[in-house]
Amino acid sequence: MLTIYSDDHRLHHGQGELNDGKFQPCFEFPARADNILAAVRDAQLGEIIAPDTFGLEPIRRVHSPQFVAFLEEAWGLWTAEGRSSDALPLNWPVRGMRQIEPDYIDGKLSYFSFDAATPITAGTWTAITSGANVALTGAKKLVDGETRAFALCRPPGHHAAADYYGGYCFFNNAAIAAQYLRDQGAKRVAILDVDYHHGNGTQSIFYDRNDILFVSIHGDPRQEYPFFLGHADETGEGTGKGFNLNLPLPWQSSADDWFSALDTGLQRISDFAPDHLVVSLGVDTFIDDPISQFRLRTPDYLEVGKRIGRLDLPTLFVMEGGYAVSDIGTNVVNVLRGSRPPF
Ligand code: 6XA
Ligand code: ZN
Repeated sequence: MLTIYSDDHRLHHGQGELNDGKFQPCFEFPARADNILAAVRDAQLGEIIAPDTFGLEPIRRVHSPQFVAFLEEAWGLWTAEGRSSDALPLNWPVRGMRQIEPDYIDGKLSYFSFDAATPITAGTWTAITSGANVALTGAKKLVDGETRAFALCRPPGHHAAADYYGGYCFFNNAAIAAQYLRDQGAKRVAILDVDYHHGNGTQSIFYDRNDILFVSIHGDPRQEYPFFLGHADETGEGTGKGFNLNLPLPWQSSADDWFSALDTGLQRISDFAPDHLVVSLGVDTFIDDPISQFRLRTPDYLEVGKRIGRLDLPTLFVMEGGYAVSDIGTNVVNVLRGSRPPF
């Protein structure tokens, strides 16, 4: 299994996020990726390579030019106002308000975001463009004939939509990779999102499309972040009707219930018969995850990998969430190891 990795992720290191009514240290921080990389090395999973550079065009295939331009200029506009701490929004344009991009940086942060947990820092732009390159390099490896690759992306991506960021995500690495695979000639691409949280960004990017299937298993939005997308009745629209499958589960769902949702999702993917599979790989389904409420244990991740591997599709794993930092490496490596034959 090939791993794609860049140290650039360390340039994105937020000082804090709003959680439980307090300003707390970020759950999404560099040691997550450092520990995953160490576990990949320890397990001798295979070659670890640096990403190629793809420029902004493949990113603009899924994100709006205004959004990409905003992310590029945000830190400069913020510091020009004399601020040196992280850039965070304070309010949002909710129901009935105008959706007009403001001129002032504070308004732009509000316009392009949906939460107060996702700081923009001095190094965010470099880290997120590099993260997109990590995912794109993995996708290119599939095009070149690799059957499994692991894009060790950080920060994660699946909450980022065409024109908004949040949930620790800026560029939607999995969506960028899936679109790239289509642009390189794949007829159909499936995205399986096994992160604990609903991949609202990925869903919304492909919601009206029948060439990219989105399947997600996640905490029920009635109880869980991101709260406002991820219900079972969201099945796609227009030509995309029937190509979005949400499998929400309540807090404290058992591993058995989670695996039976996984089997439902895998069957749908198999019926779709894609050329490639992109897995949004979050391991915040772990029983000891500090912000999540599912109950998977370390050995379960080997089984997750096996079941995905049995689809026998060229598969790109793209790193998403997981905040039990001391276990994150083993849990991720278990999925990756399990996905390789023999099953
Ligand atoms: C913010 C929670 C963000 C969840 C991030 C995540 N309070 N998404 O892991 O998959
Ligand atoms: Zn998550």
